[in-house]
Amino acid sequence: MFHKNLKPFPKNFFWGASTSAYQVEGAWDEDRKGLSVMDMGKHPEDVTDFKVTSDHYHNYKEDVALFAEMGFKAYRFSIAWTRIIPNGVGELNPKGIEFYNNLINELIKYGIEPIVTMYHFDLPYELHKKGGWSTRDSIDAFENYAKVLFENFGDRVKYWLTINEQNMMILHSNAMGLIPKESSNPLKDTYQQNHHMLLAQAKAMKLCHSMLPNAKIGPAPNITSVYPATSKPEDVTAASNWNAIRNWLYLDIAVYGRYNNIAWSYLEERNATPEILDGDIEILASGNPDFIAFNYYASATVAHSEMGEKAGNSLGDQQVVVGEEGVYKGVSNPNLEKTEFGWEIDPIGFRNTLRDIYEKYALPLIVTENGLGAFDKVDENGEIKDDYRINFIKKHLEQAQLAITDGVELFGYCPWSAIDLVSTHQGCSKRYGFIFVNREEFDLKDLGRIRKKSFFWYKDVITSNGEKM
Ligand code: BGP
Repeated sequence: MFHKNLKPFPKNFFWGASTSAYQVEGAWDEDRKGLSVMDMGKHPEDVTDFKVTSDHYHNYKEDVALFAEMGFKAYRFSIAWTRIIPNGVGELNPKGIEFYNNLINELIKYGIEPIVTMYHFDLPYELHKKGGWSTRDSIDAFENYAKVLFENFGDRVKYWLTINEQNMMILHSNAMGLIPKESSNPLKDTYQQNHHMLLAQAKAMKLCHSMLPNAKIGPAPNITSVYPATSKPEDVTAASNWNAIRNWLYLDIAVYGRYNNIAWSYLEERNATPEILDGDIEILASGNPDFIAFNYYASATVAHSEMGEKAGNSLGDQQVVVGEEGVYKGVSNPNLEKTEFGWEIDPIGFRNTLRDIYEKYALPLIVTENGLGAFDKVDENGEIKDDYRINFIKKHLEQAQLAITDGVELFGYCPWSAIDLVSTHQGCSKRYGFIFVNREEFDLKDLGRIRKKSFFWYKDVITSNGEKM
């Protein structure tokens, strides 16, 4: 829809940016931190230098000062479960609690709202060894961890995110190490783990409301509009299939406490429905989010897939367009450009996604990731001219403003990432930050911080509340 008069970004809009603990902190084995699954060699090379990442643990003051200089109103970061409870359950680690107290206090000193992800891919390795999300014990462990977080930080943290991109962990379960090797029905195992995570999330949301009546909590999946490749009705059905399995399964449970019917029938057909115990449905219904946080990088385009047709052998679409026979077939969208890492660029898809989510769930929305990974280079003047990133974010913000004008209640935008960090899939050279970290893949150099061109641009955007882009 065309709008002649754009609504402004709301007053008190949470302009900020995001990071996650294992990607930015470093100090992976310091001050009694326990090991997480992400510390256990999921990176390109299992070398210690790599795990230093951006060494934010030792530089958080300098980093927060830079965030403040950019004018951040909010900062979305994750707490490493293993810093707080090294084994996932049991003894607490006062040094870990101290670190996050310091970080939170430093943010508050500058008037930056802390938005905390409780769990961003980094399950404690000790829990993983005991079966991870396959066992219901992990639900209790997460609830206990949530209680510790609320007790220690709830006086200052008002915005909580439960689990980062649970849908991507499930859809890329092989890559995320969720599937036990001996499994005879990996899909069923995966969705059993999914069910347990959903229960853990519901319990955490309920607990948050009872312990911290003034706080707000919500899920943080990766959501994207799914387009049919053509107007062929079969392609539209395929898009609806993938929408249900990829997106709505997660939000229907978080918001309404019920399984999406299309996703459920997909699981039934494959003998992969999770075991649901008495009381589970009540637990799912008892956890109500106050808002929906979501990550958006690119849209997805799919076509009809016949049975017997090779449509890809795994689920997931963020970087690799795949599919599943008889369900959908991922195709590349000829209308879109791609990043140098092959991710499609679709700012209009961002508006479509905002509209889809809000229309379905009518809850306030916050964007907790969106951004462009690139091989940034320091030029001969010591500057990083990342105009491509400015262009990317600008185009997405323009669409966000259109969505606001459409009536979508959007209360924050926290792109990925505040500062350069280790990418989940592609090492340190794939950079996303407004702040450059002077290191290379396997050479730590001085880890110095350099403001990129996008730093100054974003600062102006924030100061003008989005008027000056
Ligand atoms: C999201 C994750 C982030 C981040 C981002 C970019 O799925 O939540 O942790 O890594 O993707 O992905 P990548 O680092 O692989 O480019």
